[in-house]
Amino acid sequence: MGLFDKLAGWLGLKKKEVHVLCLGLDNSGKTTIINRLKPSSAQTQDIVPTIGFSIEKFKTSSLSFTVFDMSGQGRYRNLWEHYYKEGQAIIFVIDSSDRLRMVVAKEELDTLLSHADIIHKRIPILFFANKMDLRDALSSVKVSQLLCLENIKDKPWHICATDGLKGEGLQGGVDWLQGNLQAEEMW
Ligand SMILES: Nc1nc2c(ncn2[C@@H]2O[C@H](COP(=O)(O)OP(=O)(O)OP(=O)(O)O)[C@@H](O)[C@H]2O)c(=O)[nH]1
Ligand SMILES: [Mg+2]
Repeated sequence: MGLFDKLAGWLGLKKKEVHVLCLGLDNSGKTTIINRLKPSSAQTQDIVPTIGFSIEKFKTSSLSFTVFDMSGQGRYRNLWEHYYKEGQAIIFVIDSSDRLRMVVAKEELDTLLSHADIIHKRIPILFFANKMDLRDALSSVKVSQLLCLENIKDKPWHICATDGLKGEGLQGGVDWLQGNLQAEEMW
């Protein structure tokens, strides 16, 4: 980033740009959540399974996010790692009602955390325990236990219970992410 951009950022004239990777199994609600975070004029009504990935943008009070919304389908998950180098934050979405595949979500998370481009990076990870509206959804505490999140010692992380359809719980998570990225002082 050039000096002018830094100055503009400090003066609040220009929002700092952050690259975020949105990961998680297919059908967990990634695209639904990212769509909800966009301004209402840019939101779409038709959410379809993502093919490969799509690039989305949204802004908070001080940051401008570029999100790589990756497909969670098995055949596309090998694409994730190609974006790890440029990711400055991760949003990892879990379908809290998908008890059967919680173990698969954990496997994908473990593979992510042990990847050479991630393992030594102090990258913040925001977990969305999504689909809380469903009757058989596990609590965010239970999801956190099943994914063994307490074992993540070298990266800041946070988990929020969310309902992607209504947009509930998302703001708290994004506020945490913004606070964390600002504290990182990456200017
Ligand atoms: N009940 C409920 N359904 C949700 C919620 N969030 C998303 N969905 C639904 O879950 C389905 C999958 O949502 P997507 O946003 O396409 O999931 P995705 O993680 O992007 O899936 P891929 O692109 O295939 O990786 C859609 O039918 C959504 O309407 C939620 O919080 N509650
Ligand atoms: Mg999607």
